[in-house]
Amino acid sequence: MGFLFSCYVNAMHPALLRFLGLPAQGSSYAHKVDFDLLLLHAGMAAMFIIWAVLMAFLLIRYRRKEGRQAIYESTGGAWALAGGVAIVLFELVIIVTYSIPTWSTISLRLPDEKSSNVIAVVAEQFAWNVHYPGPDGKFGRRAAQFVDSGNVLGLDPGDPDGKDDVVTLNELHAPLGKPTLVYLTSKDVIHSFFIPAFRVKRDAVPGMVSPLWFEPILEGRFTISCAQLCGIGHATMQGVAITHPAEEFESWLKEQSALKDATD
Ligand SMILES: [Cu+2]
Repeated sequence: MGFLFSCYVNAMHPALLRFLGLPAQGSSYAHKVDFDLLLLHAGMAAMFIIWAVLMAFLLIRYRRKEGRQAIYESTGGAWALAGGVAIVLFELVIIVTYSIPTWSTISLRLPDEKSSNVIAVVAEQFAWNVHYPGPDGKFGRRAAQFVDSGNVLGLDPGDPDGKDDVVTLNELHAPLGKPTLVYLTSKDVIHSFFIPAFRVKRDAVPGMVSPLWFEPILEGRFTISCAQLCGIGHATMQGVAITHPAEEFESWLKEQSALKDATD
């Protein structure tokens, strides 16, 4: 019990992560998601052992014997009822103490925009476009009529807020130590934005903006993939999430913004 609790509160031991086939825990809430998997595996293992032992015991204890007669009627259900009630109680405890709080942390409570790195991710067949508001912190307007091969997101060239915006292809940059708030949408079909190391997965639906967030805690490069079959190139729809220390991220963003100014 204490061991399970420590996995809920802290990062999981690397050996246990490997055993469960999970990548590194790259976001602040990754360990909470993993705890769910651990709980399920532990519960299934416990049930397997209990059933296997009970089965073996019954097979041996009540094996065929000369003069022994089987009883075909039910012998009363007190134990069966107690078992059922225990399972329902156990599940209620998990839902109330773990599932609802974890779900609300990850999905219901979004971080404040002012203290977050706010970006937009626009999925399309078969790529991830990432839109950063640039140093001014304001997104330029996007509209379908401006979309062309050189302006995949349809940034309005007349909007001053968009002048310093940065757009990257299949590359998502995020700072460490602060949440990244993503406004996710799609240009064509339903995709699913999935960064396994951050334990984040959300459908990208055309015509809809779905917010999600994560706070990276490891520096490095992490795979972004599409988790919703979206067409012939679905399997190649991969990107990379690159996490930087905060100052490095800021200077990267300024550099990209300046580079864009130079080419405009
Ligand atoms: Cu896709």
